[in-house]
Amino acid sequence: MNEKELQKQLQTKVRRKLEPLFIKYKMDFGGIDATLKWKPLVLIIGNYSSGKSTLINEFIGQDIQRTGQAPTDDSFTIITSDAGCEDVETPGSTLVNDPNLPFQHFKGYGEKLISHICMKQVASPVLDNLAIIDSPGMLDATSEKDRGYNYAQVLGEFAKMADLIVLMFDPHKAGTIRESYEIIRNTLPEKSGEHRIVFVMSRIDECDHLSDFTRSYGTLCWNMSQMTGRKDIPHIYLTYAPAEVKPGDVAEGWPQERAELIEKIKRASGFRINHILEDIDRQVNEVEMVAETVAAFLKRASKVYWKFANVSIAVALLLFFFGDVILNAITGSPETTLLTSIRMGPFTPFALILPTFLAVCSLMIGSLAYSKIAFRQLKKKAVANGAELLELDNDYRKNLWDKMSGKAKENLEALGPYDHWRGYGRSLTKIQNFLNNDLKKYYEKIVT
Ligand SMILES: Nc1nc2c(ncn2[C@@H]2O[C@H](COP(=O)(O)OP(=O)(O)O)[C@@H](O)[C@H]2O)c(=O)[nH]1
Ligand SMILES: [Mg+2]
Repeated sequence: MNEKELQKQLQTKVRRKLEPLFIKYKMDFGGIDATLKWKPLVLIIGNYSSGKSTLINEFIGQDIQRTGQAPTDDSFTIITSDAGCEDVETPGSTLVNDPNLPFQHFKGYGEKLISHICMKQVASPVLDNLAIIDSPGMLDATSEKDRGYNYAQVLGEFAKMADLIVLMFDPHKAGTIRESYEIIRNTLPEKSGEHRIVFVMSRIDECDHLSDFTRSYGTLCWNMSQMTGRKDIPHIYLTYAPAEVKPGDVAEGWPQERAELIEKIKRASGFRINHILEDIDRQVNEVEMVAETVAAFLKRASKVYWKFANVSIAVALLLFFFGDVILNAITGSPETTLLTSIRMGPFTPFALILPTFLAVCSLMIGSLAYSKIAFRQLKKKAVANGAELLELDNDYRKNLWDKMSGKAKENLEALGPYDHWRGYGRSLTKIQNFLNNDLKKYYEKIVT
């Protein structure tokens, strides 16, 4: 089975098995769905004039994107190639409404963003099974306010969808890498995000001396070790625009570095299935934790429910047979009790009225005491300290809880006193089965 077929199959399975569960636990399914749709994506980010558009134009082999020293182009441009659609430009308003494209969730970011997204379809064989996204550079904090949409969040959204994120910096601004990195790092999956990011120092031809280059490279490395908290520095690709550099100025080794970067971008589609699986894995683990919290709470609620139910049924039975006897002893009426009318006769259905009334009262009081008092208190306690419902026995689960406790609370708050009848336990099992069986099989498929 090839990757595309595998992806299709996975999409069908995920929709059928997971979407209803995501809805049940008030989780956003749009993220998974968007990942599964469409082509592999490469996102190019970095400060303005770091050479993003120049690199893209060279990669495609055509002058598609405007380039220049000033931060002129401030749109997210998705560039791809589809047979029969050459030189077509589609505005954001159309893209976010197309159910076949993965951009519908951008609608929520407002008109201002929508007018700053567009898609360009060009004739280019390298983009047949790939889309590359050119992004506006990050501005300083004050100019960011004028943008009219939350740039950091939008960038994070694109980063989540991307199979490869190319983070570009030129030697003049090597110090600004941190902001962009933090934005994407905060939105990518914790375990798997790192290998999706590629660091690139561009415009290396502009370092006049070796000392210039070393200084910039040093700044970049220092910043990176600060950001990643790791001692080992990830590979930093070096690149330059051949069109901008005189052949005599190209130093030894540069073309090879550049070729490696281009190759890495071309191979992004190879990470796709893996990326999808990791994303699903992460999100299903998240929904599982919410489901576990809900199930643990409902198990407790169900125990309390049965205590109340047993007591009120017992009391109801007692009152049914002996309630009128007690009343008779205290007040003198009713004159004939149910028991005497059964034993001595004549038995009339009227004799059942009072006992039934007393029994029903008992059941109602029991049910009210459970739903209005006991259940509410139990829920209040669970909402205040949901962690207590789970075993958070390792760091992974502790971190996951930190992330999901809000969602878990939201779900607990929405539960009613009789929800333990509503199959939440079965939903949890379904989620666990998906993680333990279906997902494992897919991981095995891509390894072999
Ligand atoms: N000398 C030199 N100039 C470059 C290089 N890459 C891009 N430029 C120039 O830098 C400017 C900004 O490039 P651009 O691709 O528009 O940057 P973007 O804002 O990141 O898209 C343009 O004038 C390019 O011609 C390079 O490697 N070397
Ligand atoms: Mg540009």
